[in-house]
Amino acid sequence: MSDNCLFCKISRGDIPSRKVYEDDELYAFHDIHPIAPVHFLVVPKRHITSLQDVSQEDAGVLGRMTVLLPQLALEQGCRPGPDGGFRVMVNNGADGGQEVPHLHYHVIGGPRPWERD
Ligand code: DGP
Repeated sequence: MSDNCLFCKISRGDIPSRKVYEDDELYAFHDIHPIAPVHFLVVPKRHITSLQDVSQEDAGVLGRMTVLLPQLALEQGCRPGPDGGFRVMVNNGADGGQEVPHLHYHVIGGPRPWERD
């Protein structure tokens, strides 16, 4: 946990967010600037700055996150199967376009623009 980290504050409830999921180790919430009909972020509650800072002790929680992502994506409206799906994006460091220095997985999906009404 880091006192000055935005996503630490969000995951412990000090800053409000639109929660998608929470357990002891993980927190998921809607992105404040969605780029698709489904766009939420999943973070480990323990502060990890980026994938560049992951260690062996994080393997368990990141494995659980991988199992959780598709479940949450479907709950949030992504379609299952090869004709559906979703995108997972992880920006790392300045060269990776990371703006918030707390590891987060973007889950992005929903009907593609040309298929919307
Ligand atoms: P990245 O470039 O990968 O670090 O993306 C950071 C994302 O975090 C960006 O899509 C916008 C989102 N974001 C930034 N501040 C807040 C916030 O206060 N609340 C929420 N829900 N999302 C935020």
